[in-house]
Amino acid sequence: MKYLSLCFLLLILSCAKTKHVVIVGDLELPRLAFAIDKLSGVLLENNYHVTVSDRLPENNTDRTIIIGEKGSENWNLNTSDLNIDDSSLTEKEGFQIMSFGQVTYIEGTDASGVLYGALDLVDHISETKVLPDSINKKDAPEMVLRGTVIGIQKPEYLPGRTVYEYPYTPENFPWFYDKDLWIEYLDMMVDNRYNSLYLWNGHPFASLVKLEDYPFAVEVSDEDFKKNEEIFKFVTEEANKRGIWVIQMFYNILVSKPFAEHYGIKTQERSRPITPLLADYTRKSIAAFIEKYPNVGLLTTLGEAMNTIDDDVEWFTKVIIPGVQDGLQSIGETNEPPIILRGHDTDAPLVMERALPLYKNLYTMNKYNGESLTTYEPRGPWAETHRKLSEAGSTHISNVHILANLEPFRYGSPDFIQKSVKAMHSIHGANALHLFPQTSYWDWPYAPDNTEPRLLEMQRDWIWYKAWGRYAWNSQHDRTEEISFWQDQLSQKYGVGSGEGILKAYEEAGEIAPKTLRRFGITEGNRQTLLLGMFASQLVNPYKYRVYPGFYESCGPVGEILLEYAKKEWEGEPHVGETPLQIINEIVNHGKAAVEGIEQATPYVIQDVTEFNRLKNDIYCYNLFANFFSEKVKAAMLVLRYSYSNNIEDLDQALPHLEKSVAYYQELVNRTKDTYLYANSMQTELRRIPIRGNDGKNKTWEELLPHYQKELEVFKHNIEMLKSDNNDEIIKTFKTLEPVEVLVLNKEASRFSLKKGQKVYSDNEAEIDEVAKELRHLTGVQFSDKEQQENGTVLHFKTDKVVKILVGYFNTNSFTVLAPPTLETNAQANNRGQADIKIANAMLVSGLYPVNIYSYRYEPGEHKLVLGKGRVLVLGFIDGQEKIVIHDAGITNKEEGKAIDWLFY
Ligand code: ADA
Repeated sequence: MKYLSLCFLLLILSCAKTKHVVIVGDLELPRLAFAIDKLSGVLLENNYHVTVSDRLPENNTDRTIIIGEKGSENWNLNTSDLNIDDSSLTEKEGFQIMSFGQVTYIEGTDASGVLYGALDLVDHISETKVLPDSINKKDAPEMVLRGTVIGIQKPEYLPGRTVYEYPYTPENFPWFYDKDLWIEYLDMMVDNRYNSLYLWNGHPFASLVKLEDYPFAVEVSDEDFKKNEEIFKFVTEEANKRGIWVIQMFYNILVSKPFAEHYGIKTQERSRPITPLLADYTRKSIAAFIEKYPNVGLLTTLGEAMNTIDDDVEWFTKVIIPGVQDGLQSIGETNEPPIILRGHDTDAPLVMERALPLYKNLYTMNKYNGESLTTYEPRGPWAETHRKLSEAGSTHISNVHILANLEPFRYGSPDFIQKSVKAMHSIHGANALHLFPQTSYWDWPYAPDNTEPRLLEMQRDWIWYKAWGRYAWNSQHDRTEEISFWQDQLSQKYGVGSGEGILKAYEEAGEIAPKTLRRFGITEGNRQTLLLGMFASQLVNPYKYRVYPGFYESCGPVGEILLEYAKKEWEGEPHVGETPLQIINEIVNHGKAAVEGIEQATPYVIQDVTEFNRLKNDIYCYNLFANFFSEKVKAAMLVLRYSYSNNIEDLDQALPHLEKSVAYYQELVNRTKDTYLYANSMQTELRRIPIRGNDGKNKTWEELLPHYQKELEVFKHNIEMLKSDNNDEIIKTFKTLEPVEVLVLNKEASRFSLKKGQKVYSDNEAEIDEVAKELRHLTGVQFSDKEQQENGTVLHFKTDKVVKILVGYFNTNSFTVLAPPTLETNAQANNRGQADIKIANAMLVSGLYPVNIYSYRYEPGEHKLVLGKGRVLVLGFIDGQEKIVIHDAGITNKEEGKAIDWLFY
């Protein structure tokens, strides 16, 4: 018999000890070897003497742990003298632990099951300090995939590159090559029973594979290429030992920078059609990847640089799937590796329908509450998409994405998380989890705290990973037991007696951001950083900032937004569901209770005091935020009331609330200016709300404060103006925009003036009914309505100076119109400054919808502005330097009160 000894040093150290345990299991299998290592470790720590063997020693009288996979040869040999009933051990990754006399048996359905059984025993021994005499337990995870995400991305764009384009190099990502960091992370994952790790990047292939036909496409040096091979091998092997499957994510259609330069094309372009070159390059990249890393999975985003849904289908079925199949064929593999399809920026149910006949091993994935955490009562159109996908028959994965409303404060409400996991199962039909870091996704592995050295996000946010992992394994834990479980965890970390107050603080604070965003936010997307606050103008007129369609209906319980609430209040109508007033009262109460909790815990804290103080500061910040927000909403409510009452007293009453909100914000600044580096880790032009975040600006409370102070001053001033003029109807005027000469090259394009009675289409009788004064000097370009709906719009033009093209998007969800630039699904949607509405409700066209104006900036030269299918208006050209003050011209056919946000400008 072969005796193997493990951890020689530890064995020598343990020689003096008396209790002896033999661990028996198949050491050839990486997951079992890892499990045995963990068991040995915990036993040695607790003064046991350990020997390890792959076979049960003859005449063994020592305490023994036998581990093995159900039905395996090794297991059968080692358990031949015993009739173990394992008929009910059928679930994937399941295990049973049994004691018979001196022997503890850990049997798993599969290698991961054995590993999880062993880790269960490890946890037990760590807690009780002894190997139990008798233990009988059976368990299996509820969710089949439990994964975490690491972004191989950065807070800013690399020079000469755009979104998602980050080659894997030590220069870009020094941490990526740090093996100790990986071990720490993978250990954290397996401790929390995660079994999948997703690496996100735009186009990873050019950092990982070389193609014979496109040798110039590789975008890293030979030396870095080798480092990538080495680290990928290391990570996948270490992950595999821990039962973790590595999955590489990629966006489409992206090509590498050198590839793009070689062919004189762009790396990514939303309006670009699929070409044979793009298809061939991508198919070969995927094939080479599968060939080289057959055990690494693929997660596909069919976008954000993809033109149409038809293209999505074609790309998935004719490029991606064949690429995987080519790779398999070349290594003689017949087992299909799983491909995961994201629901983001595509019609995933349609793509699945077309793809399933070609490839069976498909999974689907969709965002849980969009890019934030807002509710455990998801509903509406997004819940519908989840249901359709989960009904498609494959495993459906719920993606807790980005967490734009939780950045940067600590979040760890087990209650909210448990309820959310339950909702994933019961409402969405998901059976797997894909979890983003709680904060700093774009700046991983660091946390946003201003510390030296930087904190690691995985350490700081331990409770985030632990809670989601725990409930992904089993969402049905009893709430009373959960309370004591988490209190114990927290008491162990910070000091006996502290758990109760800290848990209260986490759970109370954990309600604030979800409730605030779902009731007052403009989008769940990372276009908005909630915890930096919002402008009053955004509260009273959110539609001017383009409320993301589907957000209100999907990301929270039925309720009213401020505008509806104010109207109903004025008209004396009954309210429905969750109201703004209710929410501001609730968040203030949550903030107060959270502070009570953290203060109650303080005297008990004797360990990890520095981290506790950081957590405590976060809880105070949440409380201040809740009060800041609530005061601002109170002011906004009175301002909206004024829009109906025309009674200046309403504004007088609003003022002290706005003043108080600024005072609370000042306190928030005091608490964050030395403790946080930033509120949001994505620091590019994609941040729009509360304010644009170009070039790493406007990412701290300190930077926002002057804006909120100015808002208050302007408001005061406007009230004074209203009073002094003794006139409660002041019309704000905006500068009239002057046209510039641009040569339109579209054949047969005629132009029309922006005047009442002018036809906007060549083949539709629709005429301008009314147009904002500031647009009246401009001349639009007439297109065919039919052509726009069938083929889209291409404006071909030449300019000798920088110009802005004003484009009118119809303010409706009708399928006949083109959706405006949407950062939530297209991170390139601001590459020409087109992401924001510049003038809301600027024009009315008979029989159509109100028009919002956006602008696209173009440098001198000949260009094509390619817009997708659907009605849209090209309304003229202005000087590129012209800055349009964002405003609402109020020309709408809706009956709602007039836009009142001018009071804040
Ligand atoms: C949006 C978001 C991106 C990214 C993307 C996605 O475009 O702005 O940051 O998260 O969604 O892949 O879902």
